[in-house]
Amino acid sequence: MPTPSMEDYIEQIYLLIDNKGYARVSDIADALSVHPSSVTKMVQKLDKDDYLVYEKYRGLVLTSKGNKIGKRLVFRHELLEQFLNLIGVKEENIYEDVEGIEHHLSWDSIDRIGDLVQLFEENDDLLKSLRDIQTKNADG
Ligand SMILES: [Mn+2]
Repeated sequence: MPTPSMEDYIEQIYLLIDNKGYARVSDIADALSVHPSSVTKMVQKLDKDDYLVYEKYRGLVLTSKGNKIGKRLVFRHELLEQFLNLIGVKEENIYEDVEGIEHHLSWDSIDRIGDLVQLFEENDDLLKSLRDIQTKNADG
């Protein structure tokens, strides 16, 4: 199991490769707001643990294990953003809140949150009821 910090790196590397076709150390450093030397160190660890292959001049390639986990981590992040948005959390809080909680929930909790998101998606009236409660609570 990757640690929370490893998860952050795998998630960002997956996103970069998905969006741009490659992940450079400098891009990963920017995305995670860390020093490039920290990225190099972590990339070596991820290579050792078989999440990716790091070749100095070719760059990074996720292994099938790294790719599979990266995909799940991005799914988890997006689901949690969707969930917080659904329950009415302000846009400006969503990204930071997801970064704060995503590593600390079991996959059981993630899947149950997925059920709840689905319930709301399939029943517009539920979302309207929730918004009514929130309007009332905001007034009180
Ligand atoms: Mn994330």
